[in-house]
Amino acid sequence: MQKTPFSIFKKLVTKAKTISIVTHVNPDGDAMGSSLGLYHYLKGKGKNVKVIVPNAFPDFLAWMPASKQSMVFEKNEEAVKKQINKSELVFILDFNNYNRIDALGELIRNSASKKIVIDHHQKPDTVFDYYFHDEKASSTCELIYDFVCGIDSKKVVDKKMATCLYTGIMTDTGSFRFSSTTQKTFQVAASLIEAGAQNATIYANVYDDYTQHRLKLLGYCLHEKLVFIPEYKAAYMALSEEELKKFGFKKGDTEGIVNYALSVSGIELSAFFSEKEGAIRISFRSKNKFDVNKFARAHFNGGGHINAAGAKSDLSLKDTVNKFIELLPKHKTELFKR
Ligand SMILES: [Mn+2]
Repeated sequence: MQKTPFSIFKKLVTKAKTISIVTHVNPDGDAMGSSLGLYHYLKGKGKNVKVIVPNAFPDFLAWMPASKQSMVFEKNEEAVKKQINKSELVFILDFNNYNRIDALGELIRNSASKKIVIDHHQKPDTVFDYYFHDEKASSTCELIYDFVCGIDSKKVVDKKMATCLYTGIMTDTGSFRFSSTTQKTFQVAASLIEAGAQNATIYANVYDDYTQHRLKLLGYCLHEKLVFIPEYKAAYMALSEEELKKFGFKKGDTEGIVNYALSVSGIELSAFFSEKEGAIRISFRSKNKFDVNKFARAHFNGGGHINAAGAKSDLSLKDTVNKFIELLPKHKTELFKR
């Protein structure tokens, strides 16, 4: 994968009139933050620009500036099709593989546009035209900041942009506590606050937005569902569709629950299984050296980062959990490596 100089990116952006920004399915803080951050920049440059999400983003991100202007592919395929087909440039943000967005990916792949990936996930697919990729970056938002400063200047970062980018950095770093948080991350965050991002308000907007149901669901998970397997330094929770219904499940309600088990000393690997529309979604989190990206890739056809990954399973909830439990002995050495 070749490194593209900023001068080329600058030319591409300057030349293009219509631009689309696409992010991954189930958009999170970094997906929305990076997309909207770049959107505000391009809008400021007078571009005809749209943010496209494969499916709806969670309610706790709905306060973000211009989030409501984004197009949801699932709800409006025809309009998205038109938008993609007239775009000269398509930005692929916070993911790097068409497969992750199914039919929308096909649409982009078959369009005449130039495709630019800006992302921090491992192993980008090599089918795109240009890459601004760094798997050491804390977040795609951190990369968007570099990208915009690289093709333009720090001065163009306004309050709206700063707010969006700060949000993604905050959510992807677990509020600046994951090992992906570097000196550079803080420097970028500081610049964003300087540009007008209200850090305390952003935190409250994102994290103090629980419904009563959601907090009760969290309590239920921790009290009734959390299973520790200390002999393998692992823990898991599994929720059926019925249980989610009981707590009036809304998109985003189970976000982050997987992390709690890692707050227990000696637990290195946490898994969260949930049944949604008959399919099983899995989140893996780890501390230290255990590579959940490798684990998810090898056994569940998923992927992500070393300490955070996701996957899907076609097995039943019970069989998926059993598969997970049965895999642990094979990974004992890695789980005990610190
Ligand atoms: Mn990200």
